[in-house]
Amino acid sequence: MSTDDRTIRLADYRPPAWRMPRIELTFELDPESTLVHGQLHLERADGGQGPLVLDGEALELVRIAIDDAPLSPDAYALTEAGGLVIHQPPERLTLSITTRIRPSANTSCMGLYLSNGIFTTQCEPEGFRRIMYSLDRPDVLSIYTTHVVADPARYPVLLSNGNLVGETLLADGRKQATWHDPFPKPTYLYALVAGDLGVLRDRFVTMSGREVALEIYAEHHNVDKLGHAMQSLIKAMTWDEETYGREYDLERYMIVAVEDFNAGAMENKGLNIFNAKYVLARPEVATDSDYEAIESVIAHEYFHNWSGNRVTCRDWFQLSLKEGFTVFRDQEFSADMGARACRRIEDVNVLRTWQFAEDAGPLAHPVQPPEYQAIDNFYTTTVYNKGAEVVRMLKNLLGWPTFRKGSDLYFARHDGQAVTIEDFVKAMEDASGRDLSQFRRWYVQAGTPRVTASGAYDAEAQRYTLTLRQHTPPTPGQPEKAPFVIPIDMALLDREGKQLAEGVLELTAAEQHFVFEGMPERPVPSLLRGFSAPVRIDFPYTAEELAFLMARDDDDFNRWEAAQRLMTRVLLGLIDDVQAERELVLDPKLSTAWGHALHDAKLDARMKADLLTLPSEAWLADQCEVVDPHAIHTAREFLRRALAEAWEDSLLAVYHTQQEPGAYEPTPEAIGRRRLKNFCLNMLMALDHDTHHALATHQFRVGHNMTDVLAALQSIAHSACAERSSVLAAFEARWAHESLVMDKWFSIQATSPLPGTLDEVKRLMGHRAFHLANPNKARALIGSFARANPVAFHAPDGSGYRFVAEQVLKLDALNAQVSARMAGAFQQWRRFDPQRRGLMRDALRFLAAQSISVELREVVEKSLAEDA
Ligand code: B3K
Ligand code: ZN
Repeated sequence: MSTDDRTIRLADYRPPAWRMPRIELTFELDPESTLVHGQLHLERADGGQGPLVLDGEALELVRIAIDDAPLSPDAYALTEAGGLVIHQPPERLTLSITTRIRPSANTSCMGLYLSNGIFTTQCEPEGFRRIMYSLDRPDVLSIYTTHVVADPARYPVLLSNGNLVGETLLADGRKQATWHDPFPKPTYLYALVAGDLGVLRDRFVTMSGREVALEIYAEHHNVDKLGHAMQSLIKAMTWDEETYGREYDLERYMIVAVEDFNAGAMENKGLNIFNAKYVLARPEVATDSDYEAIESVIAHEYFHNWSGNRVTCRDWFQLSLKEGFTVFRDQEFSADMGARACRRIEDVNVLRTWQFAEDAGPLAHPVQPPEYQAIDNFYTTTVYNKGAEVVRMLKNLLGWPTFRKGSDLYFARHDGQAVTIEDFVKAMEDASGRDLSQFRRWYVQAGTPRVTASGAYDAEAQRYTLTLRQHTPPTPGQPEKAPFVIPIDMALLDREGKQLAEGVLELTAAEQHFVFEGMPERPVPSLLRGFSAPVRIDFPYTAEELAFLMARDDDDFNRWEAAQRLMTRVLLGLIDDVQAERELVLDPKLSTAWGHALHDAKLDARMKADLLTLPSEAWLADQCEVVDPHAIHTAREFLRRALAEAWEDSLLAVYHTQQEPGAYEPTPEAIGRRRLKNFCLNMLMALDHDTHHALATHQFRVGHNMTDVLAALQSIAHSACAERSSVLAAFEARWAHESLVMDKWFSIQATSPLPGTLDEVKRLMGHRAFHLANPNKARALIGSFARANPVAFHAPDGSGYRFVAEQVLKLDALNAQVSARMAGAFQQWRRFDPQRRGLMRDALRFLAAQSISVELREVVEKSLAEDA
């Protein structure tokens, strides 16, 4: 099959030829052989005469009948892709189908599979077709009734979407539970769970006074780790009522935590299924970052009940309709829970590290991709995170009250429908009366715009002119770009830091001039405040101006941004020095500004840690013309050590003032204190002094929460200190039985910049806690190595590339979603020096020459494509 034959295009969209208003499913669960009996109520929607084509994959057809009459073999056919065609269907029919599936042999984590003996499903985007022949597309909405039948000794808990109708014991000793979901939904939101699970219950009274039962399920030994998830759920439900006026609609809301899961979680109607990583927390086993991630993912899936489920996507090209909007909603929820500026910094860091790179590489695509081969490959940071930035810009352009009106209109107008991104923008346009024609380009043009700003001051006229230019580089298939609407939130500051002007400039043309009168002095511009648009912006700041903004900007985001710019500039110089084999010296201006921030008593602890953190190696790579990972690492390590040396006493002092004696609390203040303390520890460890090693080892031994223990472990494991192996062994012995904690242990070792890491990773693949088929384990060890260990992955002899390519191939036979995602580590190959470029291309060619999944092939071939 040629590449083109596999391509699915938005332009080819046709409404469904059939409707399926109701479906009834009965599952007779058995790990080796599960029978699924379906009653599909179908009616023709297109008025045509064509056959009825149903999707299916890896199904065994056991029985098929129309209106109870078995179908003769010549009345239907199985397709090559695994689907089913009924040649001459009546206009309206009840199709009875029995399929047989083998959950225990299913390692793809799609359809119905087993995770630690628990039956669980994942249907988004196209997993339902692995359960039952069906119209597996999001614009066919059905009301589901499910009967789950299983041996109650092994599977006492039987769950599906909606409300529980009843449970009975069958004559043969099996238990049957019946669930009914009154809300029409597409196949991708279908879910079923069966297993021996424990539960934490609570309740929520909605704004109109209805009582909702809240239930979070996990394996029994994990039930003591569900409290934080429950509190997060209650906060999210409250926030969505107060902020968006959205109320929950079923009698119960269930969440189930499972160990084997491709994504973070899934918003199935009334029955969310989660990667255990985003549910389970106790201070001893989960870090502050885990606590925050759990709160935000729980909220994200809950918010989907409206932005995704009540109003869903017409087709998968509209994925960002639900994901971009819902990510924006969860980001704002998290910011409202505390540390707003720091949460924004984190979100922007994710966007700039991963999305900007994606947008500049061979896999670049718009927020609404026009085509795909495997939709699984399009759950990307562009669709999610850039999609969220686009919604954020709409909110900022319209203002919150109007944006909220647009959101209300969107939900009211489209409740119960499967709609498009255009419907969302139209609702915003109608609610605001604003013409959003040019704004729509954000959805269809790929690439990160570069805004070049410059200022001219006329002292005599007291006039400051700011010139802004935009240019978006070409991306695959899009050589020319039209200008975007770019909202630039800005202020002009005088030398005291006082605002001389402020506002949001709208850059809509390739070049514009903005004139500010009455400027008594040459102001310093603070541009793109709060990161008001997903663009790269350049302004020819002097080092003094950056130091000034770092200390005085009243926009916290831009204070941080100034620090990043200053450090990035210095680091790029050091990288050049490394390559030219010049002596490395600490820049005195940077050191002073950095020390100043470290001593700033008015700075909140978490903000201080963010401000002082050196730009990541990934971000520095993005800033380099040609990437040399070893020079980047050497330069960054030099700066880390030099700053630590210059400010050693202060770092120690701050470290000791941030100690907290009391019990662990995941409050924003306490998280901030721990963040700053552990930042100081990490800086001090760069000095390689026995006293600091002892400090870290002490923290490791007495730490009473995972945040402190892991921070100590990481700084020890990433330095060549004598305590390294005993500390790693102690951690392993202590946590061998906690799967999620072992993931952290794997990942810390896989990201170590010390020599010998690749051999250590290879050895760890044989560890009894490591299972390649478990996506969390594969990501913790191999994924971390490929994505978060530039030194080892980019070893100049190509050993890192070969290792990852071999693992990708092995994984591909088990789970194509995980392998395709991991192969993304090679997408930037053209940006490296000639030697690495050749070795990375060899790794991609090696994969291309194998028999691989459609998902992996799309990533590999697009990465290699000539025009990219
Ligand atoms: N909607 C799911 C993603 C499912 C991924 C399928 N490959 C999680 C989320 O974004 O909420
Ligand atoms: Zn989502």
